[in-house]
Amino acid sequence: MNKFLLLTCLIILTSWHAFSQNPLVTHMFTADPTARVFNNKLYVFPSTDIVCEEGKSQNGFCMPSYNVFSTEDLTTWTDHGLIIDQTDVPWGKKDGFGMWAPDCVEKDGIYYYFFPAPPEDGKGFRRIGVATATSPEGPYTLEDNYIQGVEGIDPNVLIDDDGRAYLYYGGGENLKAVELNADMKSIKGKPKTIEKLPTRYKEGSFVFKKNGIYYFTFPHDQSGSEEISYATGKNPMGPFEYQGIIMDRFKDGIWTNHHSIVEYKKQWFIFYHHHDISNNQHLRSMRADSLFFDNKGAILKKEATLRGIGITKIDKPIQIDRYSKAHNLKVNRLKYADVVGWQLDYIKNGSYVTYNSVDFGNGTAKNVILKASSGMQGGTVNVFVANELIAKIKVTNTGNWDNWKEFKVPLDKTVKGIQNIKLVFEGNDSYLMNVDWIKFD
Ligand code: FUB
Repeated sequence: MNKFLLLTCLIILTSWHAFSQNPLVTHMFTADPTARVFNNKLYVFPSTDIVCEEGKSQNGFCMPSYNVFSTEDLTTWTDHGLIIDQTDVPWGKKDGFGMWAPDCVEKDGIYYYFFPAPPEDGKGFRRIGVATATSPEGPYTLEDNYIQGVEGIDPNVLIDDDGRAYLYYGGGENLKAVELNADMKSIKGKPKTIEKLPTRYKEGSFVFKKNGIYYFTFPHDQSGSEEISYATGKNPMGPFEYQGIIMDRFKDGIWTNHHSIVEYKKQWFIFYHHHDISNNQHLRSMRADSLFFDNKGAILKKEATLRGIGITKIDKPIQIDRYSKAHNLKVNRLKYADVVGWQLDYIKNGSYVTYNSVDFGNGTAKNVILKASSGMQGGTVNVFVANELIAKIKVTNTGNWDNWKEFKVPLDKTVKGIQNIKLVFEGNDSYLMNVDWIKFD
């Protein structure tokens, strides 16, 4: 069986947990993540990519269903399982494979899930459906028909402070907005085109409000793949003034990006996707990074990272290939493992890697362990915590590059609290070693 198909088939009916950096989950492909805070938990509502059967793709994608995920610590992710499948949608094409980017909002204790799907009646590329539940995790009850008067992809809903709700949607030269009626399932008046946005392809509207400013954010293809851009305004229906780019376009073979922005426990985050696991732009994986604003409310441009979000505890190996910064080395998928993982490779004398926000607790760690391999002579790994050298690990030849060994040395100092770590590699002129993970015990 194809390994991607196998991975996709591993969608488990009961809850599934991941402990991760970026991407957030590795047991299935997830795209277009909409993050929302409900009941003090951070929920993510992504779409699902699967490997296409011949002739089933929709613009290259095969997207049959939706799962919902949650976290409380930004590190442990629970997959609550499937909430809607294309075959459940009364008005949808049962083999449409076009369940694109969704959203979910809460009003008066009811969770309203908005999603695009190809309609069975053939009237339009995508129609937007609504499903409701009394818990973000479902079960969801689907409306019999799609929202009348609306046609397009990527629904996003903003509920303003006065309780009025607005639906944003569409893909193409123009994005649209329309107010929803109090029932949240029908529109008030006619959809309006959002004016004054930059020209060329746009999609994935995501609107949020902060300090009285409405931020209209959107993926925008102005030169070959999508960057995440934004405009701001004083009214939920616009006009919006273009402000600039939040995240640059990817230049490594993935055309889409699709995001959402949320505040959780006093920190803002951007959720988005990349093709980390598959290296295939139609089999994407959701990611997240911290996001910051300046004191006038401008969004500071964000570089996509592998490190992602959350504080890493030392009770498990630290996947240092999900680094904060790196110099003169590469990252590749682990070759030997059944599970999805990566390794640092092509490490040379002077290469380094940093990994931020590791929680050492109250100083119980006595040793550091490095899982490494070397088909050459190996080298020395200088371990710095909070800029202090706390260990030197000598890695020797392990037989070949795929033969992994654990190298353990005592720490020279007690380390407490949340710290950033840095590994600096030293050795001769050849490639020194590959690294899988580092652990403190
Ligand atoms: O995931 C399918 C489509 O690709 C989304 O609806 C778009 O925003 C883009 O990410």
